[in-house]
Amino acid sequence: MTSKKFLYFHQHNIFGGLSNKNYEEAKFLVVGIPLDLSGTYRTGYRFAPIHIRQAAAQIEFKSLRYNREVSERDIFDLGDIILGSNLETSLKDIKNSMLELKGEEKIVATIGGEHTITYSTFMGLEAERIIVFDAHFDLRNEYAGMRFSHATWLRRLLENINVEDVLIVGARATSIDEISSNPPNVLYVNPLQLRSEEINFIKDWFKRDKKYYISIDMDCFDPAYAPGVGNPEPEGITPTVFFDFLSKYVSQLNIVGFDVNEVVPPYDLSGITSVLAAKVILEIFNMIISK
Ligand SMILES: [Mn+2]
Repeated sequence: MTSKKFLYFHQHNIFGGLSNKNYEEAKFLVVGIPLDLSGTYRTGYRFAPIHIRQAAAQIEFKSLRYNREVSERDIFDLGDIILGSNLETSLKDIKNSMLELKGEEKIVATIGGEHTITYSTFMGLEAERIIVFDAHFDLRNEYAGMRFSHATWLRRLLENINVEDVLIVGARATSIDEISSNPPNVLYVNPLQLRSEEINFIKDWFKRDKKYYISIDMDCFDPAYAPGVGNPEPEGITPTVFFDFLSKYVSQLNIVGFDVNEVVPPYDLSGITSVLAAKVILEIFNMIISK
């Protein structure tokens, strides 16, 4: 074939527009988990994996902070887990799929889906500690009659792990109802503390010898940067604060998996929430390969 003047691009919807040819060599597995069953305000989480994959195809892979560029050969996109309409069955299926992937010795990057997925991905990957970026605490014992939901999943997880193994970053929205239902005493930093750098009290929490999981609810960001989420909450963090936090505290940890969740494309009218979600995934890939 003679060389062509123009660039051509297949819209095959593999993460980042990659060729997906190197499963054996890949360090990172991308999995979509389009769970969309317990949302109570702005739903449509099921469309997020498609949109975030497409957004990743339209931004550069090189990292400003790490001066590295994750390569095509480092990433393999498995596609989306097919889920039914029963929440508890879906959560079991997600956990079992993660258990299966855990044996592959690769780092699993999941694209939600509602935040409820994190209960199952964490349990399936058998991580030891979790860093949750979220505007909310998700610690209710029940919400709208559901024991498992996007507002209760962390309470359920705390029935399986110690409270000392949880850190929430960016939390700013709670209620008397959530507090009065006796939530465990979880370590967290709010956006005002992050901005003023009064966060010395968390620096000893990070341990090099533990297996960490990172969960990013996109509502941790200010709605100016991430408007297309299920439950937007003003006064969130900026992308710069988020990426600085990762490089300062998280970059040297042993990370076994992470997820990006709660994007709702029908409410993401400019598409910028999906672009930021794609950037978060790529930056974490670059952070891990730079370690
Ligand atoms: Mn949230």
